[in-house]
Amino acid sequence: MQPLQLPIVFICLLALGQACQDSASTTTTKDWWENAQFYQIYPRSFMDSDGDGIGDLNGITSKLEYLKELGVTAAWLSPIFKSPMVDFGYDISDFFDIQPEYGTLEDFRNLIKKANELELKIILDFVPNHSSDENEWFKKSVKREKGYQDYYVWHDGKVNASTGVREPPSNWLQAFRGSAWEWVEERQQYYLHQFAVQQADLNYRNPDVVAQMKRVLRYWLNEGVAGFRCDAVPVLFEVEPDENGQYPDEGLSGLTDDVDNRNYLKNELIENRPETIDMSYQWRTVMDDYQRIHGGETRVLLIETYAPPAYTMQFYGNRSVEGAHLPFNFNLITVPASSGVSAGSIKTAVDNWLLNMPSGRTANWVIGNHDQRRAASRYGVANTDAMNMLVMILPGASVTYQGEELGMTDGWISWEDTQDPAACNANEDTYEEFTRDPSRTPFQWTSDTNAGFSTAAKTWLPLASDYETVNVAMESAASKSHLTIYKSLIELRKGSKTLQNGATKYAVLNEEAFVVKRYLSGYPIIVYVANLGNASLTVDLQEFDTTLASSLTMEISSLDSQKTEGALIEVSSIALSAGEALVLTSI
Ligand SMILES: *[C@@H]1O[C@H](CO)[C@@H](O)[C@H](O)[C@H]1NC(C)=O
Ligand SMILES: *[C@@H]1O[C@H](CO)[C@@H](O)[C@H](O)[C@H]1NC(C)=O
Ligand SMILES: *[C@@H]1O[C@H](CO)[C@@H](O)[C@H](O)[C@H]1NC(C)=O
Ligand SMILES: CC(=O)N[C@H]1CO[C@H](CO)[C@@H](O)[C@@H]1O
Ligand SMILES: [Ca+2]
Ligand SMILES: [Ca+2]
Repeated sequence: MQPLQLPIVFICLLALGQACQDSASTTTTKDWWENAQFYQIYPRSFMDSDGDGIGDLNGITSKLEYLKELGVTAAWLSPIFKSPMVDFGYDISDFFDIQPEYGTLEDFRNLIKKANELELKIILDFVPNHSSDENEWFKKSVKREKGYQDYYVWHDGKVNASTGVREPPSNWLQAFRGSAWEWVEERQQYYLHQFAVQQADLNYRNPDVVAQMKRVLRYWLNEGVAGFRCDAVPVLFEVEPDENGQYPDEGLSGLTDDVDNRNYLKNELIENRPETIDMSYQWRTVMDDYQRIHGGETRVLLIETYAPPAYTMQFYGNRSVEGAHLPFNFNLITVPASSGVSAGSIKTAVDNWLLNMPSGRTANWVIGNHDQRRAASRYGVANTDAMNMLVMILPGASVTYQGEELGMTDGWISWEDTQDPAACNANEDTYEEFTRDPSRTPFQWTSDTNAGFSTAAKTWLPLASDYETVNVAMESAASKSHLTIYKSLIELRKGSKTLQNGATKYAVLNEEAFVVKRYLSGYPIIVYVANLGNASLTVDLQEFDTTLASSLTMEISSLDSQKTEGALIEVSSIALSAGEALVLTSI
């Protein structure tokens, strides 16, 4: 046997080399999620079917054809489960039922049925860290009912030696300002809540909780969902109490003087614990077991994590264990947010993922969600197409937050209309610093009343002011719009082996241009170049890659670009106005 093993080892080593990887990957068929276009629906703001001003399931079902037309692979829905809506569905009072204002289980089954007909996949949001304080589990836990005593993280707190007053167990802070501990008179203990007071952290050191949450996953897999996007995963586990049964205090971060702001503390004891990684591997096993038993296509596990690369990358799994299919990559959000939008910050964001990702794993790119200001507002309206192009040209899967395909911008929400708990816990002068409402305004379908979102007199959040010009109807009718560009991009990726399987090279040119080359032997080269600066510039792509042909064909250009589709472009001198972005090919 010994001699036979040698060639196998040799082949594996060769496969690590670039050339070998190229030829090997042309013959590999990718699984559906590896080049997927995921689309995040925020159900409350997508489409209102019954005129109460709130989006709902039947509304989503009525618009699935729109997603199909876009070319989306899978839609993930922010939570649709029963909830008092303190954190708009991220506070779940029944993990096995639908929020009545969104519809019924029957409506959900119709949604799945329609999605199946259209060959669209539906992914649900899994919110594992906490439940609503109105959940039966919590009520039973408060009463110390058998089997539920330790469902949540309870603690007596500490008695202050000098005042004799009871104080929270530790200085930990919640995400929406203030202490992470809440006293319950009835049980005479504090419970932990890393988010709002009404979002009690489940106790993952209790095997019953672990089993219960796997039941939740299987329940919705049985309803036909294609997988889950797991919410707020890094906060799943906290440090264990010390030998005296006390929780240690977090150290100060030095980042802010605001003692109620979570960033005041280092948050090393309540985030990014090693046990959390293992739990994600267990959920992956639930997905794989389900497929093995029931057949069908891969059920995916996508994970939300804003964490340093060394932690985030572990979610992929390791050599012996499979983890999440995709730990979400928020680098394109976080890096430009801290260092400004520029070609340099985009390169850093791409480096941070691709240079840290374990080999054989699939990358992914996210530029927005319902917690961030809208992409067009953050990167600048001029960069809308440049960013939509980037996430679809880079290797792997990409994620669109509803409205990014239209270039929707933030709505302005007055203090009176403010809904988000992160803002309501602040005050009239400071709420805009914390609010997430501006990116949650209703989706813009038409130029009509309420942008065609609802027939109500008042929608749950007001519309963004640009709806009369930025909407599906106008952009579909236009010969060129953010929407038509977005569609062309998806179409290009669907038909391009180079984008699906090819290698990637990228660089910053002239300080403000970002350029990406995708290549695969035997297939056309694809080059993306975008001017992310504020002034015109002229780039020489041969400076980036001397092997490029002297001219390439213009495939897709940003909205204001004057270059026409099909034109031959001299790569040694491409003039780009601010925000101009091009996708070029070698055919
Ligand atoms: C005890 O209470 C006093 C007065 O409020 C406060 O200054 C002190 O920090 C408390 N001690 C601890 C250990 O929390
Ligand atoms: C992979 O992860 C598992 C589960 O966390 C762990 O037990 C194992 O040691 C890890 N293996 C490697 C090679 O890192
Ligand atoms: C472009 O201008 C905007 C607004 O003035 C500014 O915030 C941004 O930093 C500028 N970008 C670059 C790359 O200079
Ligand atoms: C992007 C995202 O899903 N954010 C959610 C993270 O979790 C908290 C608490 O569940 C929510 O408030 C966020 O909206
Ligand atoms: Ca409704
Ligand atoms: Ca937790």
